[in-house]
Amino acid sequence: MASAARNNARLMGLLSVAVGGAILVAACGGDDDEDDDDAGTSALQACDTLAGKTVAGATLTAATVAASGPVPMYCKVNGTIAPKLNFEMRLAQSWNGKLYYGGGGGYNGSIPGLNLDALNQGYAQVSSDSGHQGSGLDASFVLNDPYAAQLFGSLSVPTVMSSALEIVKTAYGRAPTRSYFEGCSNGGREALMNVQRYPNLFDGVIARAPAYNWVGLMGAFNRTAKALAAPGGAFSAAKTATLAAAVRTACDGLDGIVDGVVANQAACNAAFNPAILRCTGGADTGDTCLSDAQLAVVTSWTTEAAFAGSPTYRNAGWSLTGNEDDPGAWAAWETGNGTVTNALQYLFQDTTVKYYLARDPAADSLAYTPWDQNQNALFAMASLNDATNTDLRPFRDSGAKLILWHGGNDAALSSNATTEYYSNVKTTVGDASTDGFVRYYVAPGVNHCAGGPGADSVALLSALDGWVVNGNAPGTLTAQKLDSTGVAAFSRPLCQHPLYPRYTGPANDAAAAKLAANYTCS
Ligand SMILES: [Ca+2]
Repeated sequence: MASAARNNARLMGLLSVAVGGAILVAACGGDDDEDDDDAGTSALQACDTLAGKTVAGATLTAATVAASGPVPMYCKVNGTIAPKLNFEMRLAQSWNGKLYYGGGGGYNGSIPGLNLDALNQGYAQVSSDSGHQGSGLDASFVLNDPYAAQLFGSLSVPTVMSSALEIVKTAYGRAPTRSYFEGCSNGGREALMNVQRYPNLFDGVIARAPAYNWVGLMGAFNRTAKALAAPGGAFSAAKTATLAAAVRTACDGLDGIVDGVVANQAACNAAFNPAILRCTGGADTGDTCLSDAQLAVVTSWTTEAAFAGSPTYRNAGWSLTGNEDDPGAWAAWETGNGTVTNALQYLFQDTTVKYYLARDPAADSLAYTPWDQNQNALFAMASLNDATNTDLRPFRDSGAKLILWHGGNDAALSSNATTEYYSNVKTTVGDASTDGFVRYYVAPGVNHCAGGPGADSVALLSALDGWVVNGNAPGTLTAQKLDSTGVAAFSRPLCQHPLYPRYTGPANDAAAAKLAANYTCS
């Protein structure tokens, strides 16, 4: 399918942007902690030690990769855990004594790329394809392979970790002093799965835009796709622009500065009512208004979706941000610019219906009604994929730390769902206790994992490491928006939820508006 392939390329592009976005910032924010001693083994020596060896059941290939552009030399190690769980390690020239595990995206199926940020900091890093090979938009691997489904759901990370730890020991003669996991989107789900099911596996975890409520979010995708496919429901680029502009008009200045980003989202939710855009009479009368069918799409988008079977089968609605018209927002994820079957949310729920729920490759997801008709299938999918457990006491008691992060303009996964999870953890574990091991940040104007008009680059790995190793609990961080050459175009404070960055600098001063120092978390 050409459209699926194109969307998949776009998805992978977004995910690689996410990795690239983090690189350049953290590269300048090195750490000087106690663990930063060189183990004395170079990448070349590590490759020599590992090549052709069978470690923890995985037969390895290993070769040094020459320095290229911004990427320094490293040792690349590839292995397969039978029958078909492929992983890759990248061993830094000067090891910092620590292990970094990078999570996947979508339905995985390929090994995520190098994290240059982690490599530059000297980590040994590992990633896997999670046990099957194919497009990240294709769930067909689960149809006749329950083990592949289990690996995707939760088992691939601990399985690969057992090999990775042995490989590190073989290469360097000692185990890593610290192990961290970071992932976004499905990788964020993997992150929370580790926190919940394997609380002793990592010393620190970064869960960005976590797709933790698989049953609920796929159900929400399905509901909105149906609203877009209903007669008159399609959203063209012009309609999306009309909606976004109206939100910006109502809300951009509520954070103290008209900069194209709505940072005070809570005030905007109260200030903006999409009904003001209703076309006279409710029928579509042009690009400057929304028909009743289009307003029904907006309602599906902004309201919670809840399904029979479990209180966890739910998804919080999205907020209207004023950046729906960013190319990485509604066009990519929701509307397909008028053709819903091109949108990523449609494609994800469609493959989910076909292979997890209807278990019929010919099933029509837009005719699959209601979403909660097959309770056994929902329960099975939730058991495999949902990371909705809020009792994080075992993780807390292991001494580990968790950073949650979500882009405020994420049109793939609602930041409100992550807020809800964080809030439920606090209810379960207690406010003060949660504060001792969890930090949660929302980045206004940032798309899914990265991109968008907001400041999307922040050194979360350094913040996590400083917390784990030195006990420096992160507070307000600084995020940057980098231009195409990697230079900071502007910066903003990255505030802990529920705070947002409010402009407190001089009025009508374009230079001042670019500096985080002129904003206050409010
Ligand atoms: Ca603003």
